[in-house]
Amino acid sequence: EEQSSLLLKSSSLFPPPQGVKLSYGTAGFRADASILKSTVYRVGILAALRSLKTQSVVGLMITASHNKVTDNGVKIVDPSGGMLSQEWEPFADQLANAPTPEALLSIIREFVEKEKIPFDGVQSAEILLGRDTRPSGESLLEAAKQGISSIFGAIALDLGILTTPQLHWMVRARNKGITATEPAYFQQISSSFRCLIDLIPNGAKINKPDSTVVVDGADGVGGEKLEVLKNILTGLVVEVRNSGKGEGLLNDGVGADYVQKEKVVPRGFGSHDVGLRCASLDGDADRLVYFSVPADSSSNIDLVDGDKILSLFALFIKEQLNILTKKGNEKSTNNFEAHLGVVQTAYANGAATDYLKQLGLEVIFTPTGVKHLHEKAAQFDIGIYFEANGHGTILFSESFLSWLEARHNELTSESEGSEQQKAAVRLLAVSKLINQAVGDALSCLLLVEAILQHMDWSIHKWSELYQDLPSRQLKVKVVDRTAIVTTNAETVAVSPPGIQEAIDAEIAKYPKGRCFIRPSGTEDVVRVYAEAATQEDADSLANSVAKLVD
Ligand code: 16G
Ligand code: ZN
Repeated sequence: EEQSSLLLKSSSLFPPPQGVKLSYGTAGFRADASILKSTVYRVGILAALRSLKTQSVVGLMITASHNKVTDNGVKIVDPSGGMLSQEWEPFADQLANAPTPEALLSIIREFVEKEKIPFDGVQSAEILLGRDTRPSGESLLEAAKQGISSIFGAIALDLGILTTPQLHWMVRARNKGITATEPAYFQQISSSFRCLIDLIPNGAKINKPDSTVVVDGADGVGGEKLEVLKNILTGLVVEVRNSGKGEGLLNDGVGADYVQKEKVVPRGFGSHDVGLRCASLDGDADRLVYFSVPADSSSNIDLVDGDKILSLFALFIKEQLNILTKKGNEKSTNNFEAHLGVVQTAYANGAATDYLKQLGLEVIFTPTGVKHLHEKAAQFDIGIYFEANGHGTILFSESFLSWLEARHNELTSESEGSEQQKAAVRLLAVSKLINQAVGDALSCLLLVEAILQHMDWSIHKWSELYQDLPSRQLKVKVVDRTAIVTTNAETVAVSPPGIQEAIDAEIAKYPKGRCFIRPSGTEDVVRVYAEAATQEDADSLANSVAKLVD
């Protein structure tokens, strides 16, 4: 058994850290980078097995997103470009926590048998590897390669430094037989952006003074990639700050997570930016929020979060769909009642949900974490999902896209340049611009910019779509966060007994009060979210519920 001895030998070089229990959480394994070598090595093995099982290309990404620079993490990208199938998560946990090489080997053997993975050295496996700009990434990537090459027939393709969504995009592209390179990615998003700009009503408004967007790159990979992308873009001027080239530390007082949670300007922004349209990416560029600096010279910002990005996208898509399928055009046998829906989590501001419902949209809720939102959004013809923190995208079903292609061809031959034909072109362009695999800050940025130009809206106009209810988020350190169990998309705590009744009693004290608690999936804390008619009330509600948890 050459395979077994190879695994025993290579795994003995990667002993697991003592006394730590790792779990494949909301977004893969995450920890201080110094203890992750063995985990990443083992996820290399996992990726190889996943590729063998699916007979497709999979991805392995090394990143800890918005966490501090000394942390790192690893996650797997499934052949579809989405997150690792949840059915494999327990196996990932077992692998990461196996105490000895022998234990590791027997877990692998058992799983290979159970899953009927073709493990004969004849079948081949291919894994695309990416990492963010963290200094620990390079040696962790080596560990991943070691894990992959300890499975016969598995090969690793190192794509170097990438944003998380770029890697997801490339895995998806590879499995569809499309060129999966960074230039191909940039080409696709910049040309579909340009297509939307060319179709702006009443002539292009390019190079207006306010067509500049100022972007905080979180001193990470997103800033670095945006510096490349901006040079091939036409129709938009991008100024990148915190691009990662200077002295600034990744995610340190910068980035989408910081801006959204603290609601203050990131490093490098200030009173000189009053009135500008600003945006912030997170450390691996899968989140995006916008903000502007008000004239009151404090460090506060006017935050335009994921909920408002969702609202902007929903408005635009709905408008284009209405044009395309408007009545009085029954001449076409080819009509389609497209089912458009939006997906949010309990963190969505209540005002956002009200706004979306008032637009006549179907709104559904899932627990926190991209995999949950993505799965629900995929059930619509067009499903738009966003977390308030800025992670989201628009999914188009295959059946809707084939109808759209056909309708577009029909309209182009009948009445090229008609409003309907343009709406079809726009929707097709959106489906190419927006990442179909996962939320992507770079493609979302371009779509926001295209829609603002299309509507001829300033960031203020956009921000005034609705007024956010005041909210407060707190985190509480507890001995055992698993004691809190929630249901109903995390809005109701079913355990410990009595806690929900106590929370309800607090909520009842405040007009427009809403509050929930949930255990974090990425940190050892319980999170509290509260919303109310005034900031004082939201703060007070959050504080009193935090005391109940403590
Ligand atoms: C991860 C999730 C994000 C979620 C956040 C919640 C992915 C790719 N990312 O960053 O969607 O909002 O965790 O963190 O799934 P929490 O459980 O610590 O509140
Ligand atoms: Zn991220």
